[in-house]
Amino acid sequence: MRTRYLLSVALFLSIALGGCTHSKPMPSGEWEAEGRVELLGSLPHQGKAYTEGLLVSEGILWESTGLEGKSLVRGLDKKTGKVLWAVPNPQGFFGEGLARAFGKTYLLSYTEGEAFLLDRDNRVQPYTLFARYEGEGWGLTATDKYLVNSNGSANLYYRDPETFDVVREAPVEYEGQPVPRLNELEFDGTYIWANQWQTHFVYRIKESDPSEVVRFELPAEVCAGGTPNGVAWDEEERLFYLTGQSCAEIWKARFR
Ligand SMILES: [Ca+2]
Repeated sequence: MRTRYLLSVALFLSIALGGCTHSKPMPSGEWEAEGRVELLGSLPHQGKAYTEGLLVSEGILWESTGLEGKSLVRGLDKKTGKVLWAVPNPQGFFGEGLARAFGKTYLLSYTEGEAFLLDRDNRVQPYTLFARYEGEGWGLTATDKYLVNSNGSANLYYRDPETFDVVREAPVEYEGQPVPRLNELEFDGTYIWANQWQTHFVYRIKESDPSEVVRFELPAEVCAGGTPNGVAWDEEERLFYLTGQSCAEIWKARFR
């Protein structure tokens, strides 16, 4: 990586100094493998919730939380962190990844092998069974065409949004090694972002070329004493929200 870094510095200097040196462009397929995280401030994470899914939709934060008997989906004010509403699940399943796409709100369960649809207006049965699947449910997001989930492995699973059938698997490697425990996911239109559970690493995976992976290490103050596990892209504000399991804050950040 040092060579790439020096190449970048040389390129930057040649541009910054307006020089007419014949600097070599980065070879195609090359990219900086380590990114930088810029923190922009934080808001309180009410109840230090056990975050399993985090996204921005309709101008607010949507968060799914885990643990048996305690799992729910709630809406949070993006500026204050205040809980605007919460929908517990009477079935008692362990809630996992959350996605809002294709006109639906999808929620995974951890070991039940069942995906649910949330209807907030249905006060009798807000969560209805949508599909059954093999293995565990961890993170969930959606591209323009597919749902994408993680299950604790180093693979991403692309699924049909109508049937939840797997249509494609994308193994994720970083510097030649599989990245296990991929967890909370986010799609920003170009990249899939993935927390690696029990680490402070977030991986940026190019959706059109999953071999292009950049790693970001969250600063230690993000989720100090907890487990980072929440990445939400705010298209309107062009920034990310980061939190996690038992974290006291929700951080606003940009990845560089
Ligand atoms: Ca997310």
